[in-house]
Amino acid sequence: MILYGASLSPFVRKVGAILGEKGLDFEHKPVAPGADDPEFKQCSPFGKIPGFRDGDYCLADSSAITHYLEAKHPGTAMIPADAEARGKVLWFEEVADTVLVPPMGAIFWNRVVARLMGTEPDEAAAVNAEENTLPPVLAYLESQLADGRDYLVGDSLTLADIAVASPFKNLEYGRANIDWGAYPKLRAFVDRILARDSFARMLEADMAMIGAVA
Ligand SMILES: N[C@@H](CCC(=O)N[C@@H](CS)C(=O)NCC(=O)O)C(=O)O
Repeated sequence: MILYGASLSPFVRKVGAILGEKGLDFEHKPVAPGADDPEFKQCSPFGKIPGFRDGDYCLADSSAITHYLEAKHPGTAMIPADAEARGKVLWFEEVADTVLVPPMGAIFWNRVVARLMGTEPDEAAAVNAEENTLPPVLAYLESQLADGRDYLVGDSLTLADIAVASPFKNLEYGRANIDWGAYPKLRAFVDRILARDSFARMLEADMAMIGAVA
């Protein structure tokens, strides 16, 4: 199996961690979005990362890839069979994709990617995300952990935890100004999930890129 895409993408990191949780061997090709690599383009026709290949089978989109992996390698389940739990897992994945990643992107893009690419950062956009769009998401996630649970859904790790924790690494890289005192349960949750062995390979790959501009 081949995972295409720079690990700095929260979506690539998510798939890398899912592969890690399932104990699956894979090759990582850290291409940039839009890369002119024919094998990557075959798997990701619109150039988005991640792309994925399993022999002749090609796929893109972290959710699609995760569902494929779950069906093909059901051991160490990441998506529960129970209807209510499954619905909640997909809800949290959507929260990560649609309301957490956009403010994260404004911070990470303008504080990290702009430096990597030598483009002019928009610091006001990063500050707006920190002050306005990110806090309600953090407050919501804190409320979902308020009863002291270890995982967002049920009592074991799911895709929900991996999907929600992954973008927080980008917030850290972007030195996001977050009042963590207001979100103690979320802070502990994020630290615990990102410290799992399954994230180690992607986080090492991150360092190889971030270190270049540090
Ligand atoms: N919903 C997609 C999102 C993928 C995505 O937007 N990836 C970004 C990098 S974090 C990308 O490739 N952006 C380039 C573009 O949109 O052209 C997924 O879950 O994989």
